[in-house]
This record gives sequence, C-alpha cells and structure tokens, in this order.
Amino acid sequence: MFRMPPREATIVPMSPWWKNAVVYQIYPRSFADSNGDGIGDLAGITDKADYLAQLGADAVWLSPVYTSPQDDNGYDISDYDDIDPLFGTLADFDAMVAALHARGIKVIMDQVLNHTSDEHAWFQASRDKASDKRDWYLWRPAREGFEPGAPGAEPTNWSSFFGGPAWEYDPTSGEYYLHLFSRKQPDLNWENPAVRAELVAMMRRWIDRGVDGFRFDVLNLISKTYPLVDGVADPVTGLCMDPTMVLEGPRLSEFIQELNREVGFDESDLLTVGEFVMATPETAWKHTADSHKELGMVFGFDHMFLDQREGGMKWELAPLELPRLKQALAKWQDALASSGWNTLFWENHDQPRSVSRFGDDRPEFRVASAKTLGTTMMLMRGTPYLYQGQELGMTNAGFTEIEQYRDLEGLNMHTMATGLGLPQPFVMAALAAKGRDNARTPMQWDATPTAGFTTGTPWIGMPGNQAEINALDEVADPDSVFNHYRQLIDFRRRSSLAHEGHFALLLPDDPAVFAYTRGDGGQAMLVIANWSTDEVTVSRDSLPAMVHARPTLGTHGDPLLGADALVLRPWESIVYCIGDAWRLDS
Ligand code: TEU
Ligand code: CA
Repeated sequence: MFRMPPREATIVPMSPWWKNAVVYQIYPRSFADSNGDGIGDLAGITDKADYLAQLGADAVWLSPVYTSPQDDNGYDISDYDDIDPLFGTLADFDAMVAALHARGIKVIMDQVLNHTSDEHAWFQASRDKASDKRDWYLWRPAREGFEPGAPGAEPTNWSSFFGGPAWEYDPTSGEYYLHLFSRKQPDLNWENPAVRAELVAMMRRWIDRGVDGFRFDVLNLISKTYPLVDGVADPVTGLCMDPTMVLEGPRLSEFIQELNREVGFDESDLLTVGEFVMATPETAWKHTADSHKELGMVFGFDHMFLDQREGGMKWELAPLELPRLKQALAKWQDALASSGWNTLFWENHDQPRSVSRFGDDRPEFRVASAKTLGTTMMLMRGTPYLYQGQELGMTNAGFTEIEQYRDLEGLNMHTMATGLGLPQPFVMAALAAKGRDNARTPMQWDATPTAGFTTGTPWIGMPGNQAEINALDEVADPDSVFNHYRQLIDFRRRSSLAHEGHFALLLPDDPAVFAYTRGDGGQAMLVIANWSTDEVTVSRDSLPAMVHARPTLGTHGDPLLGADALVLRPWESIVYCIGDAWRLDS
C-alpha cells in the first residue's frame, strides 16, 4: 500500500553534504559500556557502529569526551587535546573514527569554547594575578564599596544558568571570576587574541585526526558586552535572570567569522552547528546565511519553551498548545527559506524525551506517537538531529526520589526550590517533567536488567521499561519505532523534495492536526499528522488534491479516506508525494 522510491532512485544531492545528512547524537556516558564500569565509552560506540549504519545515520555528534572532572558530564573540559580515561584513550578514539568512517558515518565533535573547567591548566595559571594567563578569563574586583567575598559583593548581579551568582570569589587573588554555568566552568575571555588562537589550533588538530565537524556549545555567549553591568534583579532570587544580558555580544559575528576562516570550515568541508541560547530566527539567519561566512546551522530553542510559563523558567510547567508549536517551527522554516539553514530536533541531552513530552508515552499510544513525532520532524526543511534512544521511542526516566538524579542543574534547582519552601511534590513533578537526566538514562539495547548497556551497575538509573522498549526487539520488528525512523531516513535520502522543497504550514490553528507541504505545483509532498489521542476528521477541501495519491509512508496502514474527508486515527501520520525527483505517483 505504501510506495517508497525505488532503491535505484537517485537524486542529485545538495551541496554541501551536511544539508542532506541525518545526524545522530550520542551521549557517550549513556550509550554503551564496553568494560563494565557502568559508564558508556568510546569502545562501546565502536561496538555499535553497525547499528548506527543500519539506522542510516550519516554523522554522529558526540557530546564531549575530552579530559574533564565531569562536574557537568564533560562540558567542563580540563584538556581539549586528550580523551577522558572514563571514555578511553586517543587510540580508542581513532578506532571509533575508523569504524564509523568505514561505514560512511562522519564524526562531529562537541566543542565547548565559552568556558573551560576550573581544573584546566590555563585557569590554574590564571588564578595568579601575575600570570600571562590572568587575562584569559574574566576576573573582576568586588563591587565598589563592598568587602571582597561579602554578601552582594559580586561584580554584577548576574545569575548563572545553573542557579546562584555567576561570579565566584577567589580568596587568593581577592577577585571574582565569571562563570555563566557552574563555578567549575569559568568563562574564557574571547577579547584576548591568544585565547582565540589557542582554540583554533586545537580544533585544527582534531581535524587532522579525522573529525568532520563541530557542534559549538553555547556559542552566542562567547562575545560579552562591555562594561559588564547589572541587569534587572528577579524579586525571588535577587539576581538578574535575564540571559539577554550575555547573549549576542558586539563581536560575535567577527569571532565566528574568524573561526570559520582560521579553522577552515569550508576547506575542510565541515559540518558546523552552533548552539544558540535563546536564538531568534533573525539571529539564526544572521549567523548561517552563506555569504556571512559563519556557521552551517544553529540550534534554536523556541519550540522547547512552549510547555512552560511564558517568560518563566523551564521548571514552571504549562500545557503545550499545538498551534503555538507549529507556528514556532514554521517561523524558523520561513526565516531560513532562501538563505541560511535549519536544524530539526525534538531531543538532545538537555531535554526530556519527546515521546513523554510532546507525544504520549502510555502503552496504547507510545509507538504511534513516537513514529508521528518522527514523521513530523524528519520531513521539514533542514538537517535532522536524532538523539540516542529517540529512534526507539525511549521515555522519560520516571524518577521519584531526589537521590535518583545526577545532573547538577536539576540538583541545584531542587536545593534552591526547597530552600524557598516550595512543596516537594511540586518540585519533584517539575524535575520529573523537565530534568536533563530524563535524556541521560542508559540506551536500551535489550530486555536484560541493565538493558545490555553494561555488565556492571549503570551510573544512573533506568525507566525500567526495557522489556518493551529495546533495540534488539525493535530492529527485528518491522512495525517498530526504529524501523519507522529507518524508513524515514531512507526516504529522505532519496527524496529531493525532502531536501529542497519549499515549506508551507497548513491548518495553522488546528489544535490537533500538524500538516505541511513541501514543494509546490507538480512536485509536492504533504505530511499530515494527528497529534492527539482522538480520531480527527479533516475535510478534503482543506487539503491539497494529492491526498488522492497512494501514500508514500504512514503509521497505520491504508488511510481512511472518504469522499469528503480524511479520518486520522489517534497519532496517525501519513506522507503523500507527487512528482518527486524519483517520479512515482505523477
Ligand atoms: O547547554 C546550554 C544551555 O543553555 C543549557 O544549560 C540550558 O540552560 C539547560 O540545559 C536548559 O535546561 C549547553 C550544553 O548543552 C549543556 O549540557 C551544558 O550543561 C551547558 O551548555 C554548559 O556547557
Ligand atoms: Ca566504561
């Protein structure tokens, strides 16, 4: 009943390669453990290279594996040139790259350039006021009129992203250093050319080692606006919680263009993606338009802020309204339609599981909703990023006790909220819905007690549903979430519409249906998805004529198409195509 393009169908791929790619994000600590210490590692990734090839990943993005005290699970780097022993050695890294390259899979490294670990040799040296590294970080004296170290003496009233002041007092030199994240993540001073040159040289060494691209952590924080001044204080914390104080500083484009040029993004044909805190479609365009010579694409988070109180913190839960989600995504599609490029994602290592968050993880809806989230995302215009386990429909962790959590962001929030006297059930519900640990439970490879992740004790608990959700069973089951993603990736690879077709949102105000077209006229694709647990009826008048066509892909078998209407079953999604480059239904 479904018609995929024939195997031999070939399309002219767009250049550069990463516009056609599907990227698979690996959180190494939670992917596969090869030596039984309960922590995933590089040899574990190498062991799973065939699985990644089977899914159809074109590239993997590895969250940081560099030497690190692991305060923020590797986003606190103490040596950019080596591998943390937890994950293996440089030889293990080379073996992993070779195994992935042998299967046509490229390797994207995470680069954390805004800050280092406080245990990095640069920062250690920088603690000494006389050191030539002093200026590599942002040191400031106490606020005027305050005793250094006294309450309120921080140079500005900024909050760190992880809660508490963004300044830490260093008694030895009597000054404070800036850390926009944890106190073990001091911010580098990008105004200093020696800092920039050192980072460029380091990235070139990784390119020489064979890596194919970089994901840049919080890249729009690297240029600060000087002088550093107070912002409006939040009445509860007394700190300025407004990130716009530290975003998109005046030299941001200059710094990124310098990286592009000096690291050689184009010459080395690199995939580059910047994580942009609170990016707008306009800033995304500014930093990704070809002629601006900055980045390939950026991660924006507009669609990740819709299930929280507007203007509030991510912990302030609010119901998601589908029209707002559709409009948020469509806005980005439109803004980057003629130049610039989009990223497409529902998950990463900082976000809850999409099936629990946007879909419905109850047994009767989990598979269908996970598939439909996949259909909806994978056929928009841009480069899709799948996060490990998303292709299995893995769920949130289901933790109920604070002892089960590991992530510093969630633990800090818990301490702070408890200190403020917020009721425990309320705090625990926020953590269960939004905590970053939801995405960090071990990858579920099989139905055994540790899900085939380790022979030891996993570093973090698991949801306990590996009997129903695991790679071994899903690879074998043609109707699994895994095989739906595999089909989507395969279809995408052979469809020029999926790559290039112009995006248009249909039925923007419909509270249950997510529908859009790609392309127009004689060459077009229609994606129509029911994002609800009810059956919904869509009149044929409101849909393009191509619903006559035989569907290309779907989640529920033959569509329920009547004379006047298409009936969509709960979480059903269907893809129709006419006149795609492979010309089947024309
Ligand atoms: O995340 C940046 C970032 O904005 C998050 O800290 C965000 O505030 C939070 O996850 C929302 O819940 C990047 C990395 O992806 C994250 O894992 C790191 O902790 C952070 O930078 C610091 O390096
Ligand atoms: Ca291990």
